[in-house]
Amino acid sequence: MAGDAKALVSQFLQAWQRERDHKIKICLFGQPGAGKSSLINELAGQRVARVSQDTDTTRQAQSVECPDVIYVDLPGYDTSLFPENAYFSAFNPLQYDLFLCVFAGKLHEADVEFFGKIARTGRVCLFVRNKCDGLYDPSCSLEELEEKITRDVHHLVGPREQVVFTSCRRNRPAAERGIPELERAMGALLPEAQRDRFFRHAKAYTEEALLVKRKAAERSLKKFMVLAAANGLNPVIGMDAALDSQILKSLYRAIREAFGVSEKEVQPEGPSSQVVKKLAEGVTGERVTKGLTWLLRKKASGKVAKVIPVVGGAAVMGFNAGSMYFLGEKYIDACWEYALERLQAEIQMGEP
Ligand SMILES: Nc1nc2c(ncn2[C@@H]2O[C@H](COP(=O)(O)OP(=O)(O)O)[C@@H](O)[C@H]2O)c(=O)[nH]1
Ligand SMILES: [Mg+2]
Repeated sequence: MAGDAKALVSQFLQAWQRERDHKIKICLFGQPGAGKSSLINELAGQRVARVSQDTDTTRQAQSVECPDVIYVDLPGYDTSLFPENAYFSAFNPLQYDLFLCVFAGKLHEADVEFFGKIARTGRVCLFVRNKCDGLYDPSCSLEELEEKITRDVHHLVGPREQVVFTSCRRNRPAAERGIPELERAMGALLPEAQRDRFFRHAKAYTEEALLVKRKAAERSLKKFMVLAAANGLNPVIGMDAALDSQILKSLYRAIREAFGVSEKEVQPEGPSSQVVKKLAEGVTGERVTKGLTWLLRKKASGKVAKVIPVVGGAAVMGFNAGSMYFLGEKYIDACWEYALERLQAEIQMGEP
């Protein structure tokens, strides 16, 4: 039976991994120096893309892979600049879920041309006017300037395209530089099935965005449980503490990733029960709080309770699907609370 359970668990973990492997692909194009790499870093909330001081003359696409999203930064797609670049003549827009056309100053003719290539395939594109910190005209307001830019873009690519305004210059908090608006607009343009995944990935710069993350993490937990059931795990959870811990470990990891926190950051304090400690620490590397232990016990004494074998000679209460779900919810709470505190501190300190 333990062997069967082991096979089911590994089958489930493979299914979960396949689910994780299917990432959102976002392509950024625009003139070298427009700020594509800088925007990727703002969205990811960390330096994942190389920002260049000089005008970027690379011809290769730069790919940045995160747990939920792959960004592709397309420098030099301008065929008048790089006529020999075979990559772009063979470029297939269908592989991408979303395009961002990043520009600073005027929309370039090559941007319009490239957009045409994408639009013909029915792909969605968001226009991002970056470097807005440099937007200034003594004769009109910022709103009027933005309206004028939007009109110019509409004139070139059609009136239905959406334009958002950003700045990556970190002289002000991201929430005042259009980054949350960019994230919202991107999420709204993605197919529903991918939206949660994008919001799990995107760095939250506002409490509202953090709440969106929380909802996405909750739906992700449900998906995890459904996938577990679909792989025949439900009756098996609780058979073997080591296997349960393996499942719990991958669930915890997914939740942490949704909030952008590390295992070190959200590590509940010491467990009260040696047995639960063994179960939680010995195999998962995760730790369980006193409160959590108590809650878990309480939950396990209900009708869904199921006592499982023995760890180190002592009978322990095990996980059934119900307690697994419950632990997932508690961990979402813990990560969310921590992420909220961290965000409030960041806002107070005017970062990033
Ligand atoms: N002032 C200002 N500089 C920016 C902004 N975004 C990017 N930059 C700078 O512009 C340069 C090119 O940025 P990068 O992200 O590498 O552009 P890419 O070639 O489109 O990927 C770098 O020196 C960035 O620091 C912005 O919004 N405002
Ligand atoms: Mg770049």
